Amino acid sequence: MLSKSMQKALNGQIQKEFASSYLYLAMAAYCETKNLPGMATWLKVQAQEEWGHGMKIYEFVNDRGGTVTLQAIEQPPAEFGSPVDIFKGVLEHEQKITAAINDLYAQAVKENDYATQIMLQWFITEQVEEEKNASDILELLKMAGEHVIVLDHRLGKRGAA
Ligand code: OFO
Repeated sequence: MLSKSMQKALNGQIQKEFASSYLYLAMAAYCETKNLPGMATWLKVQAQEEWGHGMKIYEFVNDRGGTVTLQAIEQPPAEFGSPVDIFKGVLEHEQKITAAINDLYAQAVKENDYATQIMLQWFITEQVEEEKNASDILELLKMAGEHVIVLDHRLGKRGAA
């Protein structure tokens, strides 16, 4: 059984994961308008992954006898600047999500909630990958300069998770 405080914190994280999905979809829509179809594809796959992350916590809350309460998702921006700006935004966003996951884990440790700790370990590992992917693409974009189109083509090869 989940404590009320852990349930509240996990519901907050469900909101963050779905909000991440919405943010990346907004970035994808922006890339479509800028003739960057590869980046749009990469971001759409990312948006789907975030939806999956939200659902993972949703299922966990239910499995533990808790109640999922969905929260509002803010309207994301419509403009994201250059490709470098977009992926800077992705990296900064993922760093915020990592901090939120770490806070959740600290709370689960404090509450001696072992099941939530084990569930969150998957997210801790995932965040290492999420930050690495965003940071690798950002570094490539900084080097690509006018060859950004070649990189866009490469990002478009990302398959669905
Ligand atoms: Fe859910 O990992 Fe990104 O935000």
